[in-house]
Order: sequence, then structure tokens, then C-alpha cells
Amino acid sequence: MIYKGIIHKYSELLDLPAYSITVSLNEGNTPLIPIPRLANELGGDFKLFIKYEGLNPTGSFKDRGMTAAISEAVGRNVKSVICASTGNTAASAAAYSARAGLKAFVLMPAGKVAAGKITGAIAHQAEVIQIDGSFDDALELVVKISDKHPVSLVNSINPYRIEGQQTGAFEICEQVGSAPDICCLPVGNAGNITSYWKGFRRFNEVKHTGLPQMLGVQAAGSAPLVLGEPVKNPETVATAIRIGNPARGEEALQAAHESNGRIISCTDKEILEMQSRLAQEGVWVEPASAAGVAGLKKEILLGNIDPKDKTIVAICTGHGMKDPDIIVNQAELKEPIPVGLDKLEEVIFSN
Ligand code: AN7
Repeated sequence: MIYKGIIHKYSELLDLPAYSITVSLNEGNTPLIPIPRLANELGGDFKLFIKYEGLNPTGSFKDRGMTAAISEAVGRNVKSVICASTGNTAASAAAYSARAGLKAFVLMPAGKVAAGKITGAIAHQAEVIQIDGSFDDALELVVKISDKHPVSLVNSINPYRIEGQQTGAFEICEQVGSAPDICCLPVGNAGNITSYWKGFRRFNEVKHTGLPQMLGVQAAGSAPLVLGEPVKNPETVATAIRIGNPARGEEALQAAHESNGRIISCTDKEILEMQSRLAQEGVWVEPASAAGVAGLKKEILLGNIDPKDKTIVAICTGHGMKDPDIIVNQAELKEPIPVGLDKLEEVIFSN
């Protein structure tokens, strides 16, 4: 059977209005990659997998929810959509809007969006509006303007974003053969953890696949759900999750509570170290995407999680190519060498 995206595959499990008109880029169907060496390093005797969501059409997990939100909007004869974004939502909204012939307006915090994301939004000809403020400021603005004017909001406050996003959980249950014991993932605006928990429960109702513990991980400089209050000036190198007042924060806390899981934070250093560690397994993810695995490592080392005999799935939400600068700025690229075998031999074999 030809794969045609998550709405086509999971239509019976998704609560989308009948008037929706599917707009798809064949999103979803992402690989579950075993990472046995890292599991060994963390004590062994357990199975660790990465759900590599960076392999979605626009390079992030956002495409699952966006296909649903745009399909609903098109069915309602909407002409324009709007979102606030730390970057990935904007790139996804831009691509799906382009495909549907809609106008997309995307608001982003100036100077705080990774290059591959803002470039994606521009490439798909969204109207890119940078603001002198945070993601949280941008979200407040787009909520207000979409209440007042005929422009549809496609942030994860939009319930169809959550519907589509659940399919990540469905796929994991099918790929593993059951729900994993633990599912860890980064948390920013908290749409993803809300969706995964909903998706695992939905799949369990229908297919009796069981339920995982949810481990949500925020960046330490932007960890409102760990601190128990909004963060006014969130800061982190993981700009995707530089969010101080998550729209679905309550639901994220509920997911952690109901699943007997937790929401914790990791420092930027821990996040970047894990990004590098995963790259050494051939899996290049953007910094925010490494936060889930960094949090898992932390919990195992602290003795808060005993991984023995467990199956653990880490959601890696975005591709490393989204944020080339983070790598380039940490690296030293050597000067070019003249064309010549002796020079090449010197570079390769002189040490
Ligand atoms: C790579 O694009 O909020 O907790 O505006 O890009 O569902 O917000 C992105 C969030 C994790 C957090 N990993 O997910 C946006 C945006 C990556 C992300 C998150 C984001 P949520």
C-alpha cells in the first residue's frame, strides 16, 4: 500500500471534522532507531530507541499536527492562517499553507530562531513577522488577532494540531509492538507531550497496547513547569523550547502525573553534550530534540529511573540541519589546503 500520510493512515482514530479536506506531504511514518551503545553506556540491560521525527517533510514533528490543522482550515474555506513560533511550527505552517494555497503569517522572536527554520518559512513564502519580544509575547498577539479577524490560529492551542500529533504515539506502539515503558521528550509549549499522552491512551483503548511513563524535559533556563510558575525571560541555547509560559502547561503536568512520570529540566551543557553524543550514533538532531534523551540520562544517573529490562523511546523532535550555526559556532574549520598529494598526506598522516 502506498503511504499517504497520517490522516489517511489513521483516519478512524482521529477526531477530525467530516468537512476537512486532506492536505498532506506524506508526513509521519518516521523510523524508530535503536541506540544500543548509548543504552550500554547508561547501564545496559534495556532497549533504547529514538523516534526520529526530524525525518518529517519539513524536518520536524510539527508536520503531524499541521496536516490536521490545515486540512480542517481548508475544509472550512479559510483563506489565511497565523501562528507564533520558535521556528519549526512556522516552517511547517508555511509548507502546508503553500500546498493548500493559503496565506500564512508567522510571528517569531527576532534573533532567536535557528537558520533552517526561518529559511523554510521564507522559502514557502509565508509572511514572516519578527517581533521584538519572546515566543510568549508572539503567542499572546496571535491569539488576540485571530479572535478579532478572519485568520485561523494554527498553534497547538488549535485542537486539530493535538489530534494529528497523536499519531507519533500510534506509530511507536505499532513499531515496538506495545507502548514503551518510558517515553521521554522535550517540552516547550507542551503540545507534544499532551498529544503523545492522549495518543497512547487512545491507542490503548482500541488496541490494548498499554501506557508508558512520560518524562518531559525542559531547558533549565526556561523551565516553568519545573519551577511551578511562568518564566519572564526564558533563555536557552535550545531556542525551540525557549518558552516561558506554555499554553498546554497544565495538560503536560497532568500527563506526567497520570502516567506516573515527571517533568524535569536539563542545563544547556547537558543538552549540547547529548546532541553531540547522538550525532556520534549517526543521528543528528537539533539541540531541543536532545533534551529528552539528556533528561533520561540524568534520571538514570540520579537513580530516579531504573532502566533494567525496559523499553525506552525518546522522541527526537527536529533535524539537526535546522540549526547549523550551533554546530559551526562550536567547531573550527581548518583553512583549505592546496591541491596536492603531499599536502593531503601531511594532513592525514602527519600525526
Ligand atoms: C524541535 O515551533 O513551539 O512542547 O513554535 O521545535 O509541543 O511546544 C516548537 C517546539 C520540541 C517543544 N522540540 O514542543 C514552535 C515550537 C522542537 C521544537 C519542541 C519544539 P512543544
